[in-house]
Amino acid sequence: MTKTLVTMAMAAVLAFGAACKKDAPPAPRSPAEVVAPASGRVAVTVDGEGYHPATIRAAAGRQLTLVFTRTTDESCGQQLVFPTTNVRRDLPLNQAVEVPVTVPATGSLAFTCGMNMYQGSVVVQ
Ligand SMILES: [Cu+2]
Repeated sequence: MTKTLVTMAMAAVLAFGAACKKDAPPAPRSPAEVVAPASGRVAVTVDGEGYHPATIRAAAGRQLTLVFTRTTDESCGQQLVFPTTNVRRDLPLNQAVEVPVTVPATGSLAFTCGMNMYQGSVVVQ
């Protein structure tokens, strides 16, 4: 009898968990990787998990405008750093910040948060 009750309780918990997941679909987000469009403008969202997209592919030497928007105060995306070009920007909450970049001749151009936890890059296609 007790065992049956425990089993039923566990089943109820499992069912409830499944219902919760169903009711809360993941927020839509851009893919992890994109190819820069013809306009050269690439929107990058900064949330509690990092940059979306985190990888932007484009032809060597192209001029791009990355448009960063930080959407959460959680975690540490407030600062944006391009270590190799010494570009630093503050990212105010929910404000688009345009950062012009030149795609390198080879390899990639990295960008990170102020503490180097979030990492992204512009990669030569
Ligand atoms: Cu950080």
